[in-house]
Parts: sequence; structure tokens; C-alpha cells
Amino acid sequence: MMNINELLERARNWDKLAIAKLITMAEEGVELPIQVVRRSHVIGITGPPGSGKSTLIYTMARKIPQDRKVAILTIDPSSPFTGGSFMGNRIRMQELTSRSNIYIRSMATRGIRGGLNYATIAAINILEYAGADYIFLETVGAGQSDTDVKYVADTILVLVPPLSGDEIQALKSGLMEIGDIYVVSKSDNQASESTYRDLMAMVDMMKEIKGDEWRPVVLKVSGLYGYGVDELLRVIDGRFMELMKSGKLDSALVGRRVLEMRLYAYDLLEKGLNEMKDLERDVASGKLSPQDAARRLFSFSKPRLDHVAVAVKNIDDAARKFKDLGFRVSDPIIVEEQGVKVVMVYLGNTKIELLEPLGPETTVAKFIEKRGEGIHHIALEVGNINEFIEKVKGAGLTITGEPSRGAEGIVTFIHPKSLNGVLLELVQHLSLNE
Ligand SMILES: Nc1nc2c(ncn2[C@@H]2O[C@H](COP(=O)(O)OP(=O)(O)OP(=O)(O)O)[C@@H](O)[C@H]2O)c(=O)[nH]1
Ligand SMILES: [Mg+2]
Repeated sequence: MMNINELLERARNWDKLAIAKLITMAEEGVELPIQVVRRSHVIGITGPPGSGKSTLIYTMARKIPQDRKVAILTIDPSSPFTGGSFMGNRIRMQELTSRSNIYIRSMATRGIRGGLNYATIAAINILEYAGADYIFLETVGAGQSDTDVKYVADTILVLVPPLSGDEIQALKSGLMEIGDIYVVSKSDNQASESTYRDLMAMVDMMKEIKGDEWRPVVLKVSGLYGYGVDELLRVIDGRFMELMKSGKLDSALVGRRVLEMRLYAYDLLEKGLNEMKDLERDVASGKLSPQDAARRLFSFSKPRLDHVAVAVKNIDDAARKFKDLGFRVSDPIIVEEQGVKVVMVYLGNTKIELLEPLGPETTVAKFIEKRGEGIHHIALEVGNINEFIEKVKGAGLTITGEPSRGAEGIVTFIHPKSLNGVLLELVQHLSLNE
């Protein structure tokens, strides 16, 4: 297995295998250390199902000179290689993939949201890094992906197949607002002339609403027979020059980064939802309260702050103050192993842990004697405590002892002498890992 840096090095030389591997890694959730420098023209292609998107991309890709690098990403609503007549057409596919300057990838939409996902943006970043001149992004012309595609594409091509005037009216809302270039597809068809006129009329109408800034181009093409495709490519290239000159190409990266963040958050949320299956089991068996389990969903990313612990002389008194402030507090729990009585104060996705010593010989009693009441330690929840301990030792820090039973899981501590005076507890919650 090659490491990431080797793969990146190869991808930079347009090694299609390396590019494919990197995209797969991104799909699996690996974060790639890529600094994007804008060089690709990202062209979003959208339009109703069957409007001829894939066929047009295929024809454009073939017409682009072979010294330019072309990437084609199709966002397939089902799984890769099953949906869409284009992807089913192996002969066309093979003809394109056999050209060294063309890279094609079909990506499944997955998950809770539909449309683009985090891996799509990662793939665009990889392809841009690899030096693609054109990145064609075919999306299903529906809902969420239209809104998303605005943030990743420099140019949006909207395909309108020959339709009746009424049908064009129906397209208006979503698709008709986002295009930079409108294309009447399948213009080898008789109906295309009237579609073209209706489309022009509608664009004129929209111009009045949207103002002079918006100057979309309307063209007629036939992807199947190649009619109008050279002209379309000239318009696309002209637009790219303009975007570069005006600096808009660089500023478009901001939108992409923000969408990347948002889609990554959805990815994390989805991981949380998967983890929910374990949590459901724990709720069923009574190990976790429904509320604690739900809260755990929003804290799946580890290590995370589990709690801040406060040493107190009278735990009932301390707990009442937090209760009076409106926080939910747990019943007191006795933890013999640590020599304390514990009350948890619940705060969103973290906690304050109140500690009262069980006897004068306990470490918390000695702490209070020496330093008075106050913050005793900070606790991090880790996924696997033994793995984390290895990391701690590797960093040359001291662990106070073997992991032992704590209030809510297995715990150990990093000695404050090796960590700037902070006693840092490591917790592995039992419920998720038993
Ligand atoms: N007559 C004619 N038919 C076309 C043209 N372009 C595509 N088609 C046909 O229209 C059908 C759909 O074409 P695709 O290119 O798969 O359309 P699409 O928009 O990618 O379809 P989805 O990805 O399934 O939404 C196929 O049967 C094509 O052969 C064209 O320019 N003229
Ligand atoms: Mg298609």
C-alpha cells in the first residue's frame, strides 16, 4: 500500500490510478492534505433526467484537444454504474477512459441528504490538484444538488430538452435561476426551435428581475450529433478566461470551502447516526438514559471534553446550587475505586463532575486540604483508552496507573507534573465498547 504522499505525488502527474485511489480514500472519510490552487474550470451540468447531460459531456470531452486534461464526475442518485443510460453504455465509456487525458468517475450519492456529498468536493479538490483543465460535474437536476452545485461550479450549464411552453414554465423556479449557459439539448429534434424561442423569452424576463450582472448565454446543441458543441466549448473557454481575469475563479474557492465544511458536518452526523445503533442497544438494556444516549450522538468525535471535575466538601450543597441554576444533575454515585462520591451536572454535550472525598486518606481529600475546593481535573473521552495511553507514553508523559473503574467508564490520569500542572483524566465510556 502506497502512502498518501506518494499517491499525491503520482496524482500530480495525472496518474489515473493514483487519482482513483485518492478519491476512494476520500469516500472512506480520509482527510487529504491538499492545498488547492485554482487552475480547473469546474463546470456543473444539470437538467431534467434524460435531457442529454451525459451524452453532451461525452461529446465535449472528445472534442477537447488531447493535451488538455478532462475530468468527468457524475453524481449518480443510485449506486455507481447502474443508473443512467450513459454509464450503462460500456462502449462509449471505454472509448473515453482509454484516452489518457480523460478521467471519469461515477460517485454515488449517499446518506441522509442526497445531492452532493463531502466526497464530491474532495474529489474536485483532488482533480484540481492533479491538474485537470476541465472538471465536468453532472448532477441530477433536482432539489438540493442544484443549490449545492452553485458553490462548487464556476460555470453552470443548464440543459433544457425540447419541451412545450408549459413544460418550460414548470422548469422555471429551480433550474432557471442558476444557469450561466442555457442549452437546448437534442437540437436535432423538430421541437427545439420553439423551445429555443421560449427559453430566450424566459431568460429575458429573468434578466429584468435579476439585473444586468446576469447575462446568460442561450445555445442550441445536439450532444448526439455534435451540432453546436464547438460553439459551446468556445463559450465555456471564453467564460473561463473572464473568470480568471476578474479574480472570480479564486474567490469561488471560498464557497467551495464553506460547502465542504457543511457537507463534512453531514458526514460526521451520519457517523453519529450509525453509532446510534449501539446507543439504541444501550438504551434498551438500561445502560444509558435516552437523554444521555441522544447527547452522545453529538459528541462522537473523539477525543472530546468529557467533563471538568470540581472537588467540593459538601456535594449535596454544591449540587443544589447547580440545580437552582436550572441544570439537570444526577443522583450521587459512590465510586469506591476513586474514593469519591460523584454528582454529574449536565451541560449540552459536556458535564461538570462534582467530587466529594469518601474519607480523609483519599486523593481528593488531600487535594482539598492542600489547595482548597476548586477545579480538580479535566477529563477527555477517548475512543480506546489503551491506544491513547500508548500515545501518551510515546509523547513522554507519565500515566498515574493502570486503567480502573470510574464513575462512567474506565479511567486513568496523566500526571500533572508532566502536563503543566493539569491533571488530565482519560475516560473510555463502557457502554460503547464493552
Ligand atoms: N435525438 C437526440 N437524443 C439524444 C441527444 N442526447 C442524448 N440523447 C438521448 O437521450 C437519452 C438520454 O441521454 P443521456 O445523455 O443519458 O441523458 P442524461 O441527462 O445524462 O440522463 P440522466 O443522467 O439519466 O438524467 C439517451 O437515449 C440519448 O441517446 C441528442 O442530442 N439528440
Ligand atoms: Mg446522465
